[in-house]
Amino acid sequence: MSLKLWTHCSVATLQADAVQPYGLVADAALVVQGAQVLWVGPRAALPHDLEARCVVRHDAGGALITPGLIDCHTHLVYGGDRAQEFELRLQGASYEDIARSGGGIASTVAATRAATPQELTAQSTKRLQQLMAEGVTTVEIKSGYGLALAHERKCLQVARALGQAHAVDIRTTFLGAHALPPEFAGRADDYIAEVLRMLPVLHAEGLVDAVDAFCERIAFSPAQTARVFEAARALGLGVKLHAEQLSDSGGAALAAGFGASSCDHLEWLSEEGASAMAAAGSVAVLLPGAFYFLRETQLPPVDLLRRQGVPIAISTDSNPGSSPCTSLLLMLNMACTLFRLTPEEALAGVTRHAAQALGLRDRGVLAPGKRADFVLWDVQRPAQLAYALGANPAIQTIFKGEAR
Ligand code: DI6
Ligand code: FE
Repeated sequence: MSLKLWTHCSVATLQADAVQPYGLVADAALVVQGAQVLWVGPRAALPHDLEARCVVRHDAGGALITPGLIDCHTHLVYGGDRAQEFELRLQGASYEDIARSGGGIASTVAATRAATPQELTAQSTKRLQQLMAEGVTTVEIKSGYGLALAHERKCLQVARALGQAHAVDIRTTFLGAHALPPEFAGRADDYIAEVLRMLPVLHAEGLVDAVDAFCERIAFSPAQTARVFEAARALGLGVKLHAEQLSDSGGAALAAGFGASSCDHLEWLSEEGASAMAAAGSVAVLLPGAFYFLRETQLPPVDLLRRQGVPIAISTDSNPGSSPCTSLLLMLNMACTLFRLTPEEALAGVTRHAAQALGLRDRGVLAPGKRADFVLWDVQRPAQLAYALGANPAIQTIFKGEAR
């Protein structure tokens, strides 16, 4: 198989054990074989016989190269928008008020149910392409706006098809326990029983990579969440949780008990929740877009996460209600500005730790044997990726060894 070589670049490998911040290699060389990295290191250390085998040679023009970005928490497939709810909130209504009065997620459920697969694909493609334009190579997409078998299936099929149609890897998550659909009003336990009927069917159709739930006073209780997780476990599926976003329901500790790959949001995370996550190896996925857009004031406990050694990931939470966002680079900036992450923590949060949040060991860092998903950036140093607001310095993205 022919080898490809990139030189005239610096490479932020993001390797966990690296001595340099960001795993940065100045004046680097990167060798790719097929869809994998074969070698990365200082140009001067590139073995001559390996260099001689490189048939295709790229001058990166001084670019910084990072791993492809990973958006590990999105609700990208949905119908309609919630601009009207945004206006209501600007007049004083709260996100929870709107949810309780039948708006919020329920209005997106109605629009999503009414949309054809073609309409959903058209809307979601625009959002996916905006993410991809900033060097995103892996995107997690949750269901949860269908809330009935046919509609959850429709959304997951659209998500899978987006991955077929684009040079990007899509991981699907079943979030049937996102909200109570109107036909189950006042019957949350019955709806959970329905979720338990949907899950094996969708799983058998190859549509589910993982299972999520929204554990919150406006959504589902810890006991109801546990029923969903038991069902996931019975099918051998990994779990993750929307936990401690608006209140502390003990969701993170519950999810950690099920070996969750991640717990997400976490503004109200307790000390016990964090230590349970640390013991289970769960990643904390922080979502600065939702914090900002809902004008939350309770900050996620970043120092607690650091102290407990819980890996931190950052994601867009792209969704119509709490984070209508399709810029992972903007989230890097907001993670630093709002949550006081360092730019290095933020970049690890959209690469190495985002991969871990999805249970993917083959990406998120640039090292031999890892996927050749990477981005060439028109910046001098990695911190510039988190520093700029609204800029997109991506020059080119390589997905599985091929330019896209
Ligand atoms: N938490 C969120 O931030 C999104 N879902 C969730 O469980 C918001 C979903 C929405 O408002 O449409
Ligand atoms: Fe979310």
